[in-house]
Formats: sequence, C-alpha cells, structure tokens
Amino acid sequence: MTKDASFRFTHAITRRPAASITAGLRAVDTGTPDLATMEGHHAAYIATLRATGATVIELPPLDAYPDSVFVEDTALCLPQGAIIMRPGAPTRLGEAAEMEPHLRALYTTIARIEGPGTIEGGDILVTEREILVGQSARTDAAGIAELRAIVTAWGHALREVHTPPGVLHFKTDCSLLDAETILSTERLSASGCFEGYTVIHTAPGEEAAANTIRFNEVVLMPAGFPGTKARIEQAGFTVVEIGNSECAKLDGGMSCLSLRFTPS
Ligand code: CIR
Repeated sequence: MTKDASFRFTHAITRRPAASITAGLRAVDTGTPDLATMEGHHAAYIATLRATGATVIELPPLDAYPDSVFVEDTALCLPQGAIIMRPGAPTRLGEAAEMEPHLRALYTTIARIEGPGTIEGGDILVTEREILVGQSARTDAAGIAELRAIVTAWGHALREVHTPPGVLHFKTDCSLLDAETILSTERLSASGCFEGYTVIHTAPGEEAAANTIRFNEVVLMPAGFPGTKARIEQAGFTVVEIGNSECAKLDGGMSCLSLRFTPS
C-alpha cells in the first residue's frame, strides 16, 4: 500500500443514529441507549474527524435498521476499491445495500461479498502490511474466503485470526495506532496474532478501551479509560476522548461509527 494508507485518509462516511437505536443488538442488556446523548457523542466524533482536514459525509438516519449507525460493518474500503460486506446479523443484512450507492459515487471499483458466507467490517483490521480477519459469530470461513479472493487480486495479503470467544468482533479487542503499533487486550494478543508488531496493551480492567481509531494525526478513544489513555499518550500519540456510553450498550465503539478511506 502507499505509505501510511492504513491510517491516513481523506474521507469518512458516517450515519446518524436513528430513533430505533433503542432496539439495537446487544449481547447483554445493560440499559437502553439514550438517543439524544448518543447524538451528542456522534457530533463530537464527526467534529474530531473533520478537524483533521478530512471530508466527512453524514448520511441520514435509517429507522428500518436499528444498528445502522455502525456503518463500519457494511464495507471494507481499500486504496484499490471498496468491498460491500455481507453482515452476519440477519437484521443488519440490508444495511450493506444501503451503503453501496454512496461508495459507488466515490470509488471507480466496487466489489461485493455475494454469499452464502457472511463477513462484517468489525472483524477486519487493515494494517500497512496485511489484512487480518477474525472469524466470529458474524464472520464465517466462507465469507473470509470470498474476501480473500478479492483482496489477493488487488495485491493484499490476508491472514485469518481468531476473535476471542464471547467477543463480538475481532476489532472489539484491538486497533491500529500506526504502521507498526497495535492497541490490544491481553486476551487477544495472547493468541500470538500480533507477532512482529509493537503491541500496547489496554490497562487492567480497561478491555473496553481497545476499540479506538487512528485517523490522520489523532487517536479517537472512548472516554473513561485513564490507564489506557496514558499508555497511548506515553507512546507519543495525540488522543481525543469521545463519549461512548450509549454505543457501548450496543457493543459499539470508535471504529464501528465510520468508514475511513481515500477514494480511488
Ligand atoms: C451489532 O451487534 O451489530 C451492533 N449492536 C454493534 C456493532 C459494532 N460494530 C463494530 O464493532 N464494527
């Protein structure tokens, strides 16, 4: 890939949360998300992306899809083109088709996971040297095989890894900080999947801080994890904290809320 293409981007796509967010999927019920609070957090997230100089597209709410604020799961955006995913959650399958026209408007090359396998963007970590994909309750072997055929033809190496049991997505537990550095929970890195990278671990008891995004000069991380924040800052990164209390009730975090890319 072009240098730093895994964390420097000209564009992002987001979608405003819908009133139906109260019906969003969750592994464990820890309370109903509050729409107004989530909208405030979402606005701060978008403002932070924009402050880096990027163009941020805000799509309107989609009431028919309670989880549609989590746009990351609908597509994988690479320098060569965008790939429309096939979400494994039946209530989310239609979200991918909703995203496709917006990517077609920006990219000349669009591919699609046709099925029957399933794959969600939350299970895919793109680094400077490879694409890591974790099987999970949402992403299966057939979905990964289809993705592999597409990205291999575009010159990428795809490596299959494992999402820890009980964790929604591979990236629930990790994120890319720069070309060499990954933030990870200890339970995920213990599998050995990040050999050859520099790993910064989330602080004890702060596993929920693992899902951050590096976007141009900043790292956006969920607010309220001082130990992990200090570790990231000590490594020289500029951190912006974003409220995530409402998305967290639906197992969502920083990466889920945007597609980040440089169209080609
Ligand atoms: C779901 O279960 O699909 C949503 N409630 C959360 C999706 C989070 N997406 C992501 O981590 N990429």
